[in-house]
Amino acid sequence: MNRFSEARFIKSVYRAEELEETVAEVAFIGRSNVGKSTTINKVCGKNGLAHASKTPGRTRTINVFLVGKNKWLVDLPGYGFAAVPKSEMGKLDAMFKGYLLSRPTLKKVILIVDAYAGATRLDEEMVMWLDKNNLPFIIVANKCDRVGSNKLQKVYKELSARLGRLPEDIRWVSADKGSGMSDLSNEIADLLELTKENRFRVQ
Ligand SMILES: Nc1nc2c(ncn2[C@@H]2O[C@H](COP(=O)(O)OP(=O)(O)OP(=O)(O)O)[C@@H](O)[C@H]2O)c(=O)[nH]1
Ligand SMILES: [Mg+2]
Repeated sequence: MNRFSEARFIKSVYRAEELEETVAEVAFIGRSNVGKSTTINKVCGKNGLAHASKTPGRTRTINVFLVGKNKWLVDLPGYGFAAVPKSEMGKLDAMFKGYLLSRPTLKKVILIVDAYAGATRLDEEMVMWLDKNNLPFIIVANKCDRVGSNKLQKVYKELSARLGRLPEDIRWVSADKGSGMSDLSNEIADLLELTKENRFRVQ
């Protein structure tokens, strides 16, 4: 049984200061439209839990999903969406960075990049920023379904080199088609120490 089967949305906030303490949480960041919300839905096995959209810049708040007793998944606004005015982008940046720097129970950041479009300069900067701030993170390369099988090896090599990692250190997935998602779901459930019988009540 998926250990996230009782996951539910609990709130959206604009400022990390509005969030209470937890026991453990895992947060998702990445370029706008890279598939953060879709990945959360697949990890939990629940379509429609987080709002995914064809329109980039859909997520503009810090969205919290309760997945265990005082345990959260957190969906953050994406970075690098050109159509969002600079001032607004700065605010979104401050919002997710403020969150990431203020959560002692943050077990892991899931940094999602686009396997088809490739890693961007902003993705590289995010890797450096996470390193600089000693935040533990894993890199997930999404949308692998869009990469032709003859190009996969090249993409594995180039994307991981660009982000200063080895191909085997990156999780290669398709949130849309589901490949690699059950391993990722299990990895995150382990990080949050969710039990097989993960039953809990919202207080
Ligand atoms: N082909 C393909 N499309 C995907 C995949 N994952 C997500 N998408 C599509 O990409 C678009 C954006 O997905 P979202 O999950 O809303 O992306 P997001 O990162 O939450 O976007 P923002 O909230 O705008 O930052 C949607 O149209 C998804 O259906 C994937 O693995 N493969
Ligand atoms: Mg989103």
